[in-house]
Amino acid sequence: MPGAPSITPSAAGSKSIPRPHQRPGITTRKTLCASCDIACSVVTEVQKGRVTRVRSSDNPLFKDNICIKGITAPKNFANPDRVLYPQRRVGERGSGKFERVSWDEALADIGTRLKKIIDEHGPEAWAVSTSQWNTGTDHGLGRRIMNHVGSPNWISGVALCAGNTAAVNRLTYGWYPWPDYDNTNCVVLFGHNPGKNSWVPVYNQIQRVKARGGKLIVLDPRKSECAEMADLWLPLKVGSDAAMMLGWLKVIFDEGLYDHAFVERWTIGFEDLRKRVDEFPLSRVAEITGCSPELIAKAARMYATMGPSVIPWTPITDQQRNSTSGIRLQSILRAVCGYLDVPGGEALMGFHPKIVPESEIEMHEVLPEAQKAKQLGSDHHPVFTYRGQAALREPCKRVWGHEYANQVTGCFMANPSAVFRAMAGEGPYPVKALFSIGNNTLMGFANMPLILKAMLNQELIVVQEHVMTPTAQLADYVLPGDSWLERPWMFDGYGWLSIYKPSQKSMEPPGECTSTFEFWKRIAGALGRPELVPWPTLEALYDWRLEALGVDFETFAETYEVHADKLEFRKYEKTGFATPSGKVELRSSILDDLGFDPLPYWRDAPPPDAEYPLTMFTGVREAEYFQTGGRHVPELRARKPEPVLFVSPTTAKAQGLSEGEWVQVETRTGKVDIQVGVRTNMPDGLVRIPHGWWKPETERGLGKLSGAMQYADAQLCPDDGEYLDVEQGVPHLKGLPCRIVKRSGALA
Ligand SMILES: Nc1nc2c(c(=O)[nH]1)N[C@H]1C(S)=C(S)[C@@H](COP(=O)(O)OP(=O)(O)OC[C@H]3O[C@@H](n4cnc5c(=O)[nH]c(N)nc54)[C@H](O)[C@@H]3O)O[C@H]1N2
Ligand SMILES: Nc1nc2c(c(=O)[nH]1)N[C@H]1C(S)=C(S)[C@@H](COP(=O)(O)OP(=O)(O)OC[C@H]3O[C@@H](n4cnc5c(=O)[nH]c(N)nc54)[C@H](O)[C@@H]3O)O[C@H]1N2
Ligand code: SF4
Ligand SMILES: [Mo]
Repeated sequence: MPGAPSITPSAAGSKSIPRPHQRPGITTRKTLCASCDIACSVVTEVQKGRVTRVRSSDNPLFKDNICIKGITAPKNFANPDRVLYPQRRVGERGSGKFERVSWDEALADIGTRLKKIIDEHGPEAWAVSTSQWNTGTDHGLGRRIMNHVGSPNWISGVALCAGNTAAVNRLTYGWYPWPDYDNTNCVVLFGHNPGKNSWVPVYNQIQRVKARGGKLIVLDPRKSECAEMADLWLPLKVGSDAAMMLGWLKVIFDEGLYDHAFVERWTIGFEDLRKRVDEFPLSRVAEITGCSPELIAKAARMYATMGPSVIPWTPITDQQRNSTSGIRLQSILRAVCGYLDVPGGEALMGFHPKIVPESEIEMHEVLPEAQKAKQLGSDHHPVFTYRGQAALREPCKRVWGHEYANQVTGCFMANPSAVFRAMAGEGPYPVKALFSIGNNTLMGFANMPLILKAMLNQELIVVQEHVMTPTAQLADYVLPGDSWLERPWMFDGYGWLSIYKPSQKSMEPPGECTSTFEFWKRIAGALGRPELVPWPTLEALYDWRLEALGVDFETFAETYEVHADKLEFRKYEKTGFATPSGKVELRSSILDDLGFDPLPYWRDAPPPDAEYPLTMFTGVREAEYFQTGGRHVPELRARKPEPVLFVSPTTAKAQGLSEGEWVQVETRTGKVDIQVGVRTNMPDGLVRIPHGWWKPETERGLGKLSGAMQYADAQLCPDDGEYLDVEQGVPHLKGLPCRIVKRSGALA
């Protein structure tokens, strides 16, 4: 997700900055924080070879705030819990016991075992699950090795977060666009709630829009912090975003508020879309969303007439059973209102013309078609798989110069649930080796019972981590990763923006921790394929990527804070859009060819379940932690020691709950222990469950897995058909039937 850089033409040119000022005995480094996934520009202070402080940079987008996760990073990475040496499992899988081994020993065994699995079951028996964000990206090397070896089975948290959004946006107009915050008049947040400790630069951008007199529309069942500052707040029912947008389009079409000329010249399928939208009179939309027709119409008019407007990316519509329609509707709103690729709207950036993108390093072209066809999940839920994106290859080459634009690394993924089923032995073929790179796989998707079964059925699990996560506890090998203080980085705008930001290495990694670059280089060697990673060092890889720009990485990092190609709007007038028709596809030819409804639609929630009368969602990020991480850092844990649910005072009363009481929340999939938090900004009947809880200090190994079995939200989330989006197969995390069971005061 977004680094929220400014993309106005003035700021988009190459930008030189002076080095941050120095103090005696302290050196400073220009760095990008990777303690979450937004890459804030920060300054590190280094004393005697160690980072002693992380502070904000002078960049106006970052200087006012730095979040607590960034500030505590040096403590996080110096924590005694950090894995500093390669660890090999002792005893049965899940014993939770490990012994130190050398890198050479670990790699020799991993290489032998992985080759054996590939020989016996085919390369598709090797799956990789990764967070592209924490590891400082893997530079496309994981995919490159997999593509040469022959495995299409790569999954990631980006399946639930921005990667899938990118893939779905590509169906409509070929490239996922980015908001021009500096010039926009109106920002619409579908649930998204950035704040002082959550995606600070986006929060700052929204503040700046507000300060200029721009409008803010927030759709959120809860009166969130962003809803507090909004001009319009729509308290819609959880999971009803797609229906809301169909209502907006009804108003926009009926009142003629769309950009007629653009629609006429640059879109296909308008009449079909209009007919579909006519099935959604505001009375119907009001019933589904719980918002009044007047409020719905007011918001639609504001978005369409106060523009140029932007709908920044949000994970909320990534994680719903109507996700494909929801994301498509956002892309359609942008297009029909004339906000696509215009100043103040959302820009289609394409690749930087002089820097080699990760999509190219990944070399998707070498993976044989027969292996692509084996990508798990591509039969039932193809949208973000090779199959779903295949029709975009030629148009992407025509407009953007490469066949494979792996935007946000989410455009050629296997389906996570399908991979876990194959790993668990449920077919269609065996998957026997899992590599988990900076990703708490066990807790990072839906249906944790299935993931556990899948992991226990593996012949080889390799984890690259900082700490002994519940996922790591199930591994054969846990290999120590470096941190963002300990490596250089060249942030590539997620393959989404043609904006590059360098980050200087601040200190040496402790123990035998290494970068993900080094990890993949060693794995390529262990597989007998050292030629796949020919660069001797990460810096050498960056030098190679920057060759056409005429600088080496060291100079690049000294010279620039942000480097971007000059931004040109309305490029489609010269090239057309990178879709099969060359137009904005309001009616998607790709969805049509894949056998799905080519128009956005609304799929009703399953009927109420009397045994589970409440509704839960996972989310509302914890200020202190990034996703499942950080619970081992005492300074953070002291601020947020336990997992807490939110319910309204009325719901608490009806359920007989009091603040701080421990309860169980149950769904048909599983249950968790959690403390009650009564919150006046919650609507009645809705329960918020935080993501990613475990307790690193508690008992390791199967049974407990340091509290993952007791607290992880993934225990509650199903991945059966009713609760999966149809076209992408992403799980519904926003609106699941649940119940709260009292535990008569027992302490967890
Ligand atoms: N059930 C459920 N699943 C979800 C979500 C949810 O709300 N509920 N949210 C989704 C969302 S929005 C996202 S973005 C994804 C997040 O998915 P991920 O980004 O994969 O996040 P985590 O699963 O917390 O795993 C990150 C791991 O990386 C480790 N780590 C941190 N820095 C480094 C590093 O520099 N190097 C290495 N090697 N490791 C590092 C941390 O210790 C942590 O264990 O999860 C998604 N999955
Ligand atoms: N401190 C901190 N910051 C983070 C992260 C972190 O873990 N910790 N994670 C980062 C990542 S990877 C992500 S994806 C973002 C996520 O951050 P956000 O996009 O802000 O997502 P959440 O905080 O989960 O929820 C935001 C709002 O969505 C509302 N909501 C819940 N269900 C629905 C629904 O169905 N529809 C609508 N319209 N609204 C709904 C909730 O009430 C909540 O107010 O945060 C990023 N920033
Ligand atoms: S929001 Fe915080 S954790 Fe995320 S990159 Fe910025 S400073 Fe780091
Ligand atoms: Mo996310």
